[in-house]
Amino acid sequence: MVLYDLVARAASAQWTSSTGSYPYTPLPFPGSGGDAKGFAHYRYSADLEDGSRPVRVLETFPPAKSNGRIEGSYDLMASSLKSGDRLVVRLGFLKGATSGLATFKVLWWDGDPDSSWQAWITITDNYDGKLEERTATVPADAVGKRVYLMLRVDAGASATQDAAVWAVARVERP
Ligand SMILES: [Ca+2]
Repeated sequence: MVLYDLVARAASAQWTSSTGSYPYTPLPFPGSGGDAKGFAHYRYSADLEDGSRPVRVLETFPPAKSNGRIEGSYDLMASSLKSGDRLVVRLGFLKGATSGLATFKVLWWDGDPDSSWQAWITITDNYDGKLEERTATVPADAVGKRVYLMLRVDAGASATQDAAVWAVARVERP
């Protein structure tokens, strides 16, 4: 059972980008391809680096600057996480983004002002002709809690061609 589909719910997330020079710029959804502040939008039947062409992927392109970051912050989950719940992701780059190199994260936060966002999964990927597919069980600290979720892509030092896409990003309950 899919508990929370971050790709399908992307329009409900609050999207922002940041770099050293412009912290936390709000972004529209869908954004416009080519926006130097970064953008998030769906791509339909786009060619990906592994030659696949999913019906829909979520593209999250960080600002075209060194250490650019884009992130989408999602609403509180409707139900508490249980032991055994898992995060499933499949991600990578659009075809042609040959200089692509970025760090993809899904983070969670329980809403407690004394705590902070913590990574559920962290994957650094580059344009290597394949997508990264991972499954990560719920962090022990998150079990029994309703949480907020966030997608984040960090460009790192080089911000060229970071056409980062999420083909799958969802929380499942077996
Ligand atoms: Ca890759």
